[in-house]
Amino acid sequence: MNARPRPQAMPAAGSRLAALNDWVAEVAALTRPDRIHWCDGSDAEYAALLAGMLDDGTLVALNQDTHPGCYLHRSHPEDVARVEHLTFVCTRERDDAGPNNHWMAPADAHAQVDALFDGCMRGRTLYVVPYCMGPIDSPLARCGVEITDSPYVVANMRLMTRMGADALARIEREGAQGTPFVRGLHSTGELDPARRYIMHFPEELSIKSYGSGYGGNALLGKKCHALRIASWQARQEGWLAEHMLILGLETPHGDTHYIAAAFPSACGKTNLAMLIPPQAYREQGWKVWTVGDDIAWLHPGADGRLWAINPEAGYFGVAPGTSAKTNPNALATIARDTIFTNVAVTADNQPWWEGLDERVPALDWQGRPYDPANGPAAHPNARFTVNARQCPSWSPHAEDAQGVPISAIVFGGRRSTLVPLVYEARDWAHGVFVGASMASETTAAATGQVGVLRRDPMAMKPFCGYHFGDYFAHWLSFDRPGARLPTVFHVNWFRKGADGRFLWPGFGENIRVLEWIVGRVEGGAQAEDTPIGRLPAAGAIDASDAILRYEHADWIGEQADVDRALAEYGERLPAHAWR
Ligand code: GTP
Ligand code: SPV
Ligand code: MN
Repeated sequence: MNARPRPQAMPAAGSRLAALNDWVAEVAALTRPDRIHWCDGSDAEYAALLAGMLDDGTLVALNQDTHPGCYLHRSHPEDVARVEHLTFVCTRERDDAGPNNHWMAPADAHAQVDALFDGCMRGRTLYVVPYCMGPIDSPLARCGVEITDSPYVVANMRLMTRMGADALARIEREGAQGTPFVRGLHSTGELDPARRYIMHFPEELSIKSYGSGYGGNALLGKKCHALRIASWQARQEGWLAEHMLILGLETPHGDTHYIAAAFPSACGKTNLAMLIPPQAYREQGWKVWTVGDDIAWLHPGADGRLWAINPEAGYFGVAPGTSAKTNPNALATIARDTIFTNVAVTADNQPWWEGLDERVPALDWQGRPYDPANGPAAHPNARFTVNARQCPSWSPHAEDAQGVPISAIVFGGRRSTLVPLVYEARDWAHGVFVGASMASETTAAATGQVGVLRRDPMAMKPFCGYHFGDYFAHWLSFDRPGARLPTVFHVNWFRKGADGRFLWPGFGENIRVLEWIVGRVEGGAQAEDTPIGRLPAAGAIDASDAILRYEHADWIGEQADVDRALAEYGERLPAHAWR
């Protein structure tokens, strides 16, 4: 299809839901678009969006012989990652956002950002994007509408969420019963980092994002809705919205255990969720099924277990480091119908990034002839966007309306020193403490310095939409009569030796740790008590003693740092005997 997108004139009523029509009209009056297009999520609409973006250079076609349906977007060089310092949680009471968030009073935030939205869509098309986070027929799923002037965002939302007519129908049905949808307003604006804000209004279930077209800043269903707004709703309603992958681990006995794992951005969620066990494990019957790679919504079920859905329908995954060796499932997933952002290209126009293979790229992520003096060829936060169903390990249970029952929760971060490969929390309360104590070295997923150790409780520092003290108390509240809670673990794939190299092979070999985790859940795998929790007993995991051991003297400074970090949450920190 090579026609430009043909946005329809706004129908007299775009929706049967007056609240939605009124909001669209109000936004249009502020932003003054030339056209309004209500997205239906159809193939024809997607094709027209792609054609329009190929026409105006927003996308370039990649080699269609090797990568059918694959396109490249080069973002503004100053718009390449989430911007945590410009991300705000705007609650009436400052303390409700907590010291873990940047805060602005709602009225001030609206005034500040509405001034930027004023007339910003002149000459552009306003897209109305109805979407559903979670299986379309799941009672655990939640809907939203994103208004955006970016066709790139619309195309990404189509891959990442259930977007279009079905979502709109659900929004109308629920709206008629008084259930609100989350309202997200987005404009790429001028992409000027000095005129950029990502504002959240959890009390109004709304989001306003201006001045970025990138990832979590702009695809409002993802971090803004499914984590920051959803975590707020989850606390009120008794569930959890978490930065977690979900995988099903099938054992040689044919049982499948579901594991949810929270690692900070660019710390291995997509890779673990798509793990292919080494041959010896495969031959025994081990297999990993992918339910989700970034976000999990966990609900206590009638049986006392936690049941999880993946609210997303696609992957927005880190490209660098992805290879046939590290993550063959991801490579197979992105062989077709994928949008690449900020990768390099080879001379024959195939997507390329550091770690993929030994070829030398022709153009870097900014489209310049590749010169190592300019830094890496692909941006370190270069990403692929692709529908989840293309993954060879995609779990058929990913669409289950009630979700999958979680046997284990795993926390982890990038710790080049100190933290052993794996340990188990003694009980739920201790597990919450282990999660609250997490720290990780920063990555390119957010702007700012890379490799700096920071506290990142539950991998939610950038994503929890309310006060961390309340959040820890909410986690603790799940331990109640009748609950059959998951066992909690902590892992670290990233410990380095004196030579600066990783001590653990990682990737597929992480199955050895998953095997022990499942062995602990089922009973049978051996463990030893230590002050930080239960470590694998000698010989229980095939790994060097150097990465399995607990070193008491080294942990004294760590505990002091954890105490200092938690003390920042002050009065609202649960008065619980964590240690
Ligand atoms: P977000 O999408 O930002 O939330 O990231 P993520 O947590 O899904 O991280 P991802 O799996 O994309 O991995 C990020 C980087 O870490 C990639 O470059 C991977 O190759 C690398 N990585 C993932 N797993 C391992 C591992 O087990 N060992 C080592 N050494 N590196 C890993
Ligand atoms: C992350 O940073 O954790 C991501 C990428 O998953 S983004 O969608 O940009 O937040
Ligand atoms: Mn993430």
